Amino acid sequence: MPVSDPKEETETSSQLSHTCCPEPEPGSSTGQMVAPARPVGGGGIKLPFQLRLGIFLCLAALVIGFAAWLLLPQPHYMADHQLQISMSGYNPNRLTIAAGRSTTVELVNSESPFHDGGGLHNFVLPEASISTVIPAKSSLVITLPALAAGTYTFYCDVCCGGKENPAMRATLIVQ
Ligand SMILES: [Cu+2]
Repeated sequence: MPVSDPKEETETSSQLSHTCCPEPEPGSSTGQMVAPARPVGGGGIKLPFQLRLGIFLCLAALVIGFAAWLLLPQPHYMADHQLQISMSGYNPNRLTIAAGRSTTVELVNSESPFHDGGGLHNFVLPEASISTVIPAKSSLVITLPALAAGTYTFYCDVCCGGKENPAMRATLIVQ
C-alpha cells in the first residue's frame, strides 16, 4: 500500500537516523530496544561543552602562570645585600655596609622589557668606578670594593631623567 498516511510520513521525516531500520510497532517486543536518539560508543562521561571549556581554560592558565613564574628573575640570596630597581627607584634606597672590606650586592631589575628604553636600569657609584647596566627582568651581582667610611650616593643614569631624578638616587652608608 502506498505511503499516504500523513501521521506516518511525519514520523519518518523526524527520525532520519532510523531510515535504515524499520520503525517497530508501538508495544511490540522490540519496541523497548529503540530508545530516543542517543550517541553510541565511547563509553566515557560526556561533559557539557561549557564545563570542558572551563577545564581547558583553567589548565591553560596554570601552564601560562608556571611559564611566567619561570621567566621571572628568581632571588638568589647569594649576595650580602639585594637592591631592587624599577622606575620607582631603588628599594631599599639606603644601603649600609661595613667600611674597609668588599661587599657583594645583587641588583634586581624587575622592570618590563616593554618599558621606555627597554626597561634598562644601571647602578653608578663614581667613587668606586662602578657603572653597570642591568637589563629588564634580570639580576646580577656586583662587588663593591673596600670603601672608606662615609656617605655616598649611587644612581641610575639611563632612565627617566637619569641621576637628576630624585627617585633614581639612593644612599650608601659605609661605617
Ligand atoms: Cu633607572
